[in-house]
Amino acid sequence: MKLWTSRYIVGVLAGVLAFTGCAPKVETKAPDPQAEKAATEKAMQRLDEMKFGMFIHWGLYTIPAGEWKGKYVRGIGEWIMFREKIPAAEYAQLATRFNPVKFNGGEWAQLAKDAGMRYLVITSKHHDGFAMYGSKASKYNIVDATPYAKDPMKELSAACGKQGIDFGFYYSQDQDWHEANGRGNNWDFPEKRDAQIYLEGKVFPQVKEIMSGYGPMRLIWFDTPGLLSEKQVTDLRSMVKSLQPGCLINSRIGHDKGDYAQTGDNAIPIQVYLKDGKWEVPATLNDTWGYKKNDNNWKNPRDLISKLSDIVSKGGNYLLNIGPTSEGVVPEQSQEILRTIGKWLAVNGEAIYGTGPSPFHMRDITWRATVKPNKLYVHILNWPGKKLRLEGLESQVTKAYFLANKAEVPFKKAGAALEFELPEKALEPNVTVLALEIAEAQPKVADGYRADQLPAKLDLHAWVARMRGEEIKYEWTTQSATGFKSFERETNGLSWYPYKALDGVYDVEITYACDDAVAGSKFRLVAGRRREPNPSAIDGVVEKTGGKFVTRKLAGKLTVKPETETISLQLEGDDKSAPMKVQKITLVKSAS
Ligand code: FHN
Repeated sequence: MKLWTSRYIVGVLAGVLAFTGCAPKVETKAPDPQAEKAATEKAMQRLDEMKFGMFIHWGLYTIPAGEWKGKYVRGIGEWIMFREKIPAAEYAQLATRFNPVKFNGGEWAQLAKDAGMRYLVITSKHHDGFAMYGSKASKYNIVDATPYAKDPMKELSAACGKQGIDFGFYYSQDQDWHEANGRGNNWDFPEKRDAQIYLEGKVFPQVKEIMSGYGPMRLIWFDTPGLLSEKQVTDLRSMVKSLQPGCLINSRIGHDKGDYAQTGDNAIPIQVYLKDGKWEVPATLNDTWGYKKNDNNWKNPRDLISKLSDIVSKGGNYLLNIGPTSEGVVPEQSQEILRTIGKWLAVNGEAIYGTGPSPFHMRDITWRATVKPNKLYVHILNWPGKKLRLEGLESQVTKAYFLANKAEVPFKKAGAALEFELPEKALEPNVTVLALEIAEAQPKVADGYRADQLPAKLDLHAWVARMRGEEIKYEWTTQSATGFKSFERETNGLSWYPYKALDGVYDVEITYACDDAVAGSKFRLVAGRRREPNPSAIDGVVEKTGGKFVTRKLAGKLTVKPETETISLQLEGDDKSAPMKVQKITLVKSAS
């Protein structure tokens, strides 16, 4: 009998047991609403102050590490079983080879500390269904199914506790490619699944395990809620809160039952975003979450530190991922990048931790702002030369100095602006923070400059966009993105995330450069939501610019609504113009 048939029968039996009430139901008492509310509010305050966390994707997928049967597999490493439709029984054999003898929980917690990361979220079970902790609910786990035969999460959660780092688990509550009644594996289990069987047979027991055996759980990070019903999600939330009321739940539990929101992966809102409460950007250090041996597309520390400033200035947290190897080693490049960020935070953390968002809207990518009582921190992302002009601040500035060396910075009023005298060159390769002491507790900002008052002509810089694909790169020297290559299942491109900042019909300009020899590809600019039938779009052709940056008005208009998820730019058809360099698109609100 084929293994999957027997598994399916087991799935059905489990269903019958669950249905008849014989399966081990996970009984949990409803959480006390007042206790839950108070504990959640306290935890939310703490999360907002922490700003920066470590995400860890670690599992069986680190053995293939992006290659299957000698072939490189594109895309994120932890999805290799799905992409290659690997039979569950064959993939499960990887467990017999998983032996992370070099794992050291204390070193991982120390790395998070060195990086200035205040919380840590690690995959307890990802979509492949394998539990990276000692689960009693399923034998498909690191203790029972691998030669390692130990529970690394006990060691890691304890090490985080010692370092004062808040600990949390990631858990895939609907996708499970190992289970007949999990979602996603239709190559082994073509029959219709029953989510309730899966929830009662695996999810509820396992979530109870991870909520009970690893100390204070500061947050639980669910993912891809898929087709779970509102009742199923509510039951899941109630169980978590009844076990640890102060454990925060992320929005990817589904049905708006989370305590705080996630943006899309590597997706940063274009402006300050406060309309829907607290949010977090889950982001990668290269192009994958789970380790891939050939992914050396590491982002540079300057980019990541600038993104930290950008995200925090907009009201968010940054959850930055590492993908340890199957031996339990964090790649050297990841360590180096994180320690560089940590060194920057050791000097400039005052402008990040516990700060409030920018009171200004963002006009360009020269600087960002964060605030504390009587303080305005100006994060200089791109050095403007010997003068920084700050418009719209009405508060009186009593002192200006660089946070890094406390050196005072001369400044003067220039009309409605303040002009700061800067050294010719940036103090350091990463973000330089200019600290302003102001007379009021909160800065007063002139009308027209405030965070919620966007100009009628708004630049969307390439740097603020999510770089989609493995070939597209950002060039700091020209502040442009290049490498718009197209493949069968993936097209490189740029995606901006308005998050309700825009609402209207816009003329569009594009600022780009294209050598004559590679001009001519078609491109499309689309404003829409996932699977939206008729999104607003502008089509065009990449015209020659002689390799110089020019700004051209596109034919047509783009309609962007508050519910528009992304504004995306990519080539259509051939990718001859892939080497073009795009600096920005500019939205000009139409009078009509
Ligand atoms: O499918 C997962 C993916 O593997 C990874 O875990 C990311 C992290 O945010 N979440 C889902 C895709 O958004």
